[in-house]
Amino acid sequence: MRMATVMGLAALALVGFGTSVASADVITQTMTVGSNYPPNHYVQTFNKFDTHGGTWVLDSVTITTVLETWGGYYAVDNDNTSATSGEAYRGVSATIGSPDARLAPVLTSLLATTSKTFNLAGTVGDPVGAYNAPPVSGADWDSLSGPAYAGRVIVTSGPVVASFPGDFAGTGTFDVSYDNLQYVNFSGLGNLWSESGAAQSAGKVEIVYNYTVTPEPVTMAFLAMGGIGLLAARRRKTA
Ligand SMILES: [Ca+2]
Ligand SMILES: [Ca+2]
Repeated sequence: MRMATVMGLAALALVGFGTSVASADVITQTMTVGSNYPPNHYVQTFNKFDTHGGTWVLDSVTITTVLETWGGYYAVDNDNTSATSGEAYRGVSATIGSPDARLAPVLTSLLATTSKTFNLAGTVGDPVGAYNAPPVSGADWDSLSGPAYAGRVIVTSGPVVASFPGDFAGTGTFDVSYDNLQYVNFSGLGNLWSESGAAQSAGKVEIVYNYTVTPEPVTMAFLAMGGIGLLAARRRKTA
């Protein structure tokens, strides 16, 4: 009988130990920006992390941003008499922000591009501010096309651990904005005539709460009382 009681208490201690170990978990919220032609402006409302009266502890906040681009084109015609060469870029940029929660040190500005080296002769005599008479061609002209969707450019930043997790804790919400723009650039001489076709884009902002749940002392007391009750019942039955 004494041995059974000791074993029962040992089991109770184990139960108590098991429930007092904090369990780690994650909550993931995602802002998905579908296929679109920039420029566009998006806003999504995220839930803050509810601490459930302090029993849920926010360990860290990790943020991942993704920007994709495909399609579009960029053509440059050199209106200078001298030749020029440089890297041409065709793609999109995106900027994320929040008026309510500091995202730092997350990279809030992303750029996704395709590039090509343009070696352009001096103008072949076509008008300034215009291409050659059609068909567009000439040693002073070149163009770059973005890839097909299957070969799209994908830029990912993160996951980055946010420096101010307290900004994300509470029972309310916060907004995240996502703005994208068309992007073209040529690193050679200025005084160019250029033309571009819009690239497509998609993207994502993912915010993850890494947290730990600690049982409330009151719950522990009830568990212990239940265990003692069970033990007492077993003792009565075996007596
Ligand atoms: Ca020209
Ligand atoms: Ca030309």
